[in-house]
Amino acid sequence: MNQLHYQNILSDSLREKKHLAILIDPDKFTISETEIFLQKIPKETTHLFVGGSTDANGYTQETVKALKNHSSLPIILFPGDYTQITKYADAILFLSLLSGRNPEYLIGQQLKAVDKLKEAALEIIPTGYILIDGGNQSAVARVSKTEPLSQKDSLTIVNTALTGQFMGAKLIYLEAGSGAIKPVNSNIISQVKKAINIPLIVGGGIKTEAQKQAAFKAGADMVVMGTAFEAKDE
Ligand code: 1GP
Repeated sequence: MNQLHYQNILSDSLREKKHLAILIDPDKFTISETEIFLQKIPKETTHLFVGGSTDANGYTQETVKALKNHSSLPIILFPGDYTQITKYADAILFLSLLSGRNPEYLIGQQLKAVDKLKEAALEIIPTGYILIDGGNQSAVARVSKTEPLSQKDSLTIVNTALTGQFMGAKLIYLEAGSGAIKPVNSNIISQVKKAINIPLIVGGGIKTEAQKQAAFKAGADMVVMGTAFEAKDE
């Protein structure tokens, strides 16, 4: 299996070249406005992530196709469940929710995904996904029925990230939850970054340039921003 997209993330992380992923939640996206959306996102965007905790309307595939038609950026699936897998993307974060103790999100959804992945030529990127308390209840916590890790317990967060690495994850994703009040703090990001030797993704509640830069400075190799670029209801 070709690992082009992962190799790019890995080699850039080794030379401290930072990546910015914009997250598109198909449930909150208007496909007819794809071009306008792509004009509004930052010029330095390196990846488009597509996914949501739920895809009640089954729009993921059409969203990916529309983005593909109008952008040459890599499109990486960030699925809330196996039904969101589509062959039209370039790669998939194959997530395991390591902060939780719900077997459905540690191994159950992954098994359900396999038949779809056998058919699709997607690059599969094993990712240790760690939900951290962002100050409000996140959709991830609600849907997965798991508790986030406390930002006060950095040792458990660091050890959970290392567990992921030891189990073979190629990326670690620190997630405060979409719309978090408190993004993952810099101290946690830097402790995790020092402990692991695989690239680190950070997202959830990052809305401003200052917050993004703080996450990069602390050691994030890739920052994910979603809500900041969603169309606001007038
Ligand atoms: C959520 O990390 C992402 O999965 C992005 O969060 O929507 O708060 O930017 P925001």
